[in-house]
Amino acid sequence: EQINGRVLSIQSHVVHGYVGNRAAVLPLQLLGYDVDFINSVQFSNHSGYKNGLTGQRLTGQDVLDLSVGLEKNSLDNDYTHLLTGYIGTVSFLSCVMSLVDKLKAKNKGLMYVCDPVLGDDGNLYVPEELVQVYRDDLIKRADVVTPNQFEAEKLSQIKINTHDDAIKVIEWFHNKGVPLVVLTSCSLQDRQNLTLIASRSTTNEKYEIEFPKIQGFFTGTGDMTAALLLAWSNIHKDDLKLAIEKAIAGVQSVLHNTPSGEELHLIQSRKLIPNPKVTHFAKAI
Ligand code: PXL
Repeated sequence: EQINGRVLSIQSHVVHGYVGNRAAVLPLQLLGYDVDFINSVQFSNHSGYKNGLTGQRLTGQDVLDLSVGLEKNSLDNDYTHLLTGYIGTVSFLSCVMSLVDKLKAKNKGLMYVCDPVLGDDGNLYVPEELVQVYRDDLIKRADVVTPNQFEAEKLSQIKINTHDDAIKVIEWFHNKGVPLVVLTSCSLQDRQNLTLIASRSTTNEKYEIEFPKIQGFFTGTGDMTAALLLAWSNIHKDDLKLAIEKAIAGVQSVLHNTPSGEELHLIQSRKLIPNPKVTHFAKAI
């Protein structure tokens, strides 16, 4: 059987649990992608545990060193996608930028999917200085961005209250040169539900999809969402509406299977991820 793409994913690894690569790689594999991954950190567990975590971090230079080995053996010629998530330092971000440029020089069609992880619900979980580097240098290299509401506001410096505000923010990203922008979860005025808005500038299409906020505390949801958006938007290249419906359906089915406060029940959801049952439909806007 054919594969759907070859992805290089640079994200965190945790020994126990499902964030970063551990939340992204399995869904991508289940959806037919051959995934190479660089673990930017190897931690015992994610940062939400009360007794802390242990482990090691790569530097940006370590990542470039790995890329040299790939290059020497011609193993980096046919990536279709590069996916990055949480990055904690400016120096690491700079090395990722060099890598994007290097991989794009080898393969003009390479899609860079950038999840600009900065924080959530008003809390920044990276140093403030990273925001400007994303804004001025990284975003313009991205083919797809998947910010949450807080990240989109931080980057664009536009507060999102209404639907019109969200559209302004999307245009801000398009003006930076990003062809596909997905605001993954906006809480808009007068709406109980969350809203995902996807906009593709090359085809002049915009869709929104409302879905209920599942009460509870979950970690790794954003990482899995970015992976599913990459996977489905590439499988359904000409049907952005269906792609976002399937991505949302996948995330919702995993969260429905996951008790609040526990690690994502990805393995329990292994049959649902490739066959998501769409119950929330997108509409063109
Ligand atoms: O889900 C983002 C994430 C990535 N990497 C590590 C984390 C988290 C969230 O807690 O702890 C190490």
